[in-house]
Amino acid sequence: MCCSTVLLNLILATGWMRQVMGGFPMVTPTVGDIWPRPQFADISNAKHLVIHPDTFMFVVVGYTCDIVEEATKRYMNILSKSTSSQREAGEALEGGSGIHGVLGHLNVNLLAECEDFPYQGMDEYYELKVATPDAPGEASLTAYSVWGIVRGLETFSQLVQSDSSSLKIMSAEIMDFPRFSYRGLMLDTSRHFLPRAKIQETLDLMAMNKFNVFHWHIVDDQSFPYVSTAFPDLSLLGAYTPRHVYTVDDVADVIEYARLRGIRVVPEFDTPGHTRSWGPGQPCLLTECYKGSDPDGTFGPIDPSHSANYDFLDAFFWEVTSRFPDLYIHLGADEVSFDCWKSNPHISDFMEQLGISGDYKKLEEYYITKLFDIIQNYPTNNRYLVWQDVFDKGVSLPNSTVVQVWQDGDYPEDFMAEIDAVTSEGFFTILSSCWYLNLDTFGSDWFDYYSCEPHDFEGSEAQKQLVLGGEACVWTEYEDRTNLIPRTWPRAALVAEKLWSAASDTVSTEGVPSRLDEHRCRLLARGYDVEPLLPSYCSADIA
Ligand code: CP6
Repeated sequence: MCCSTVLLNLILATGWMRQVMGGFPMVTPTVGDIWPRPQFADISNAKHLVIHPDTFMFVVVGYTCDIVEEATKRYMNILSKSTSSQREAGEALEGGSGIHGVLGHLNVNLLAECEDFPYQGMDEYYELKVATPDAPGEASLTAYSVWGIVRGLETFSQLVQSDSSSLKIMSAEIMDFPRFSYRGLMLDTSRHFLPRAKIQETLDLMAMNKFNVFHWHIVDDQSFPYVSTAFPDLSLLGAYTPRHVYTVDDVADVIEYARLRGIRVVPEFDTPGHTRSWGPGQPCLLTECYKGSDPDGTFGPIDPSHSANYDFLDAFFWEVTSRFPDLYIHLGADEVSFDCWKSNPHISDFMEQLGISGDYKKLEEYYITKLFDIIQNYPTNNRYLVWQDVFDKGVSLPNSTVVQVWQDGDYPEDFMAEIDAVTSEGFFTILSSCWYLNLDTFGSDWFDYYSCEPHDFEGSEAQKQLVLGGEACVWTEYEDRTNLIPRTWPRAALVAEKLWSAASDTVSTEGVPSRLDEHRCRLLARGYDVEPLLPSYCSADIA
């Protein structure tokens, strides 16, 4: 699905692939260091080459662009960070036992022109060869898309080891592509404001785990940190303070930072519920709640009875879709409470006019349908995701809608019943129910994340194809800049591997703790405060 059949056939036709698939196990345990596990890897000719970070180079031999240039710079930086302080001792390694020479460069071979922005269903396939028998002193990374180059550079960097006194790389032949095309991480920046630097750190770690969608749950009841140029009062009056905001430049920077790492940014503006913070900056938007015959001073969901509200939404979302380049936007539509609507006599009058008296689901449908129509009429960026609630309530949805399954319950029965229901009606879906990274846990019960399988239902092949992937969610009621990174990582890495690697390679959790522990040490060595998952040590502990 992620790699087109034509492309895959082309790949399978090469002699190298036939050799890999015919002669060796799909993934040998010795490439366990690579996280997430590659689809196919052969290191049966295992040997090691020394890398001198001072002279090592990425040599771009194919197409190039800013994404390639920036990525090679980032990975040069990562390689030099991997060096221990005993570089001289490394020289002595050359020619020593198990070392078969020096690797001077990696050929980076992009076979087609770069694409500007990552998108749903982009090609992330790559091949990586290091010191193969026919080119023992060489290394090459080949991809048909710039996104494959970005993924492959990460894998290359993970083949480099610094555990002895120098950098060395294992010989390897890897052919890799994702199992699922949508591998997301959601951050909520409303319950707590997260400084831009923490969002960027999150994007770094996402790229290091081959995630490809940043779902930005940017506003919610508690605060409205998004600065709108057309409606500046929304953040002036709705943010925690006028300084707890994401300016036009901040948003553009996050999008650019993500783009360079092959990560889409899908913004969520959740309506008609979860909108308390919109109220101060946009009078008459929210429903006034009544006690008896008078407003009680509190507010509920967006008031669907004011036609002016749809003009506002049109102008607001027009600005949003013009600032976020992704084809998709998340429209939320979860957890709409009917109590306030029920209390308000104007809402009752309006429902009577519509002939839907007493049927609040129909009122919600009225609102949602009008919003969907607004978005669908935009010439571009007109696709959307919604939380499962609207599907559950029977609101009619366009075929292209992606339904995000989030509700709690038992695994597998409850989650899979929902996935089955959504896909049997022909809708795309992504799974989140298993993956609330913010839930308080002690020790490592979160290894259960690894056991959640998006295809664990009795559906047709066509239904399974509608499962685009999944998304880890970080709701930030109890998270801010102090604990965001350690609580999210390395937990999210389990979701990343589940969604990237072959299904058969992610069935058993055997060996996962030790592999993840190693991956965690790698991320720590790169400078991120990722929390430990078991009693252990890393060389970066001392530094
Ligand atoms: N905020 C918003 C939330 C949640 C949702 N929407 C939520 C509710 C329950 C759980 C996790 C998240 N905090 N806007 C639901 C999608 Cl368990």
